[in-house]
Amino acid sequence: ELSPEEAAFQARIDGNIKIEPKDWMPAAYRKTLIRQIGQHAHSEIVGQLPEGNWVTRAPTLERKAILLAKVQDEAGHGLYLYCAAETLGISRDELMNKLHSGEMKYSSIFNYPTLTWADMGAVGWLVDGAAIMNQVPLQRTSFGPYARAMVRICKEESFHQRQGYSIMMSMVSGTPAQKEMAQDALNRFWYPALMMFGPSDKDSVHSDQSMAWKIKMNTNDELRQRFVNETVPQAHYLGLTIPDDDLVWNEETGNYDFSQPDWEEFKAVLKGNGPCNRERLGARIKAWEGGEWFRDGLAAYAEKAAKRRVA
Ligand code: FAQ
Repeated sequence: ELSPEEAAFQARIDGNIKIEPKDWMPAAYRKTLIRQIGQHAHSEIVGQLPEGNWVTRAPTLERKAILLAKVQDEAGHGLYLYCAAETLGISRDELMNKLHSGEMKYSSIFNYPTLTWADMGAVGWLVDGAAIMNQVPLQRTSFGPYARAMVRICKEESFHQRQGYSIMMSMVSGTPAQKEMAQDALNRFWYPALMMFGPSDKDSVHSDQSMAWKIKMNTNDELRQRFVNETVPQAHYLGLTIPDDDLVWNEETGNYDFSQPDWEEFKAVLKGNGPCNRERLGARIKAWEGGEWFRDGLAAYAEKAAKRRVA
């Protein structure tokens, strides 16, 4: 049974009143938010790596400038989200340590390699597309700082999705080899993109409680279905084939029926055994350790400047 404090808290949630950092909240609500916002922040930061891989090899100056801006946006998203997590009483250093030790996760999608330029198209189109599908409803999530961070993030993600689709448009209207590259990128990213929404509802550990607290606004399967419904016509427009023989429009339900991703592969990736897990985490740890002298320098300077102000 709910305590009087918990009942009052739930009544606020039910009345769609935002919870702010200094408000009372159940310990488990705080913990769930730190987990989800922290993982989300880590995903934005680790998510820079697969695309960063192509910045120096973009085919034109224009594409390079756009990709660079996109990758920088992801860094910004990570920073807003770390700030939102910090309002819950966890420090940036603690969050980083938990990422680097493997105690905290980041999205499974960023453990797949980006092998060709067409992958920049597929990542923008599918990965940012899936991210927006998940994040638009999160603008109404119950924790104020998280909801507000989502507003700008969603605007930027929608630019990212279009830049990805624009790359795909160029690839499919190029040479047969370029169109083939676009199809290959779709083949490799389709199921990993479907995995971004998390396990199916029957296997989701946190969904029920997170939905009751309006931390999550939709179930994993609801959002995955929405993504499929929206993306299939976009693939048709490109003249590409979704790599799923069972994909079919279902007149009765008004949805596409589709094949589930390989959930064993998903579990392996979450355990650290995806194609790029070690490389991604290794790159983040190297950057964190390599930047230590700089963080120390900034902190020493701030301390000196504070002393000077007092004197
Ligand atoms: N990868 O009980 P549930 C982006 C874990 S977008 C890894 O259903 P929940 C933009 C889950 O944490 C990507 N782990 O969990 C970008 C839990 O394990 P735990 C980031 C996953 O939290 C684009 C366990 O499985 N977006 O970065 C995944 O209720 C391009 C059981 O699952 C967000 O984080 C997964 N795919 O629902 C950047 C959105 N799925 O923690 C660069 C916010 C599940 O107990 C380039 N997050 N797990 O050890 C959410 O909406 C939710 O956390 C879900 C998972 C829907 C991801």
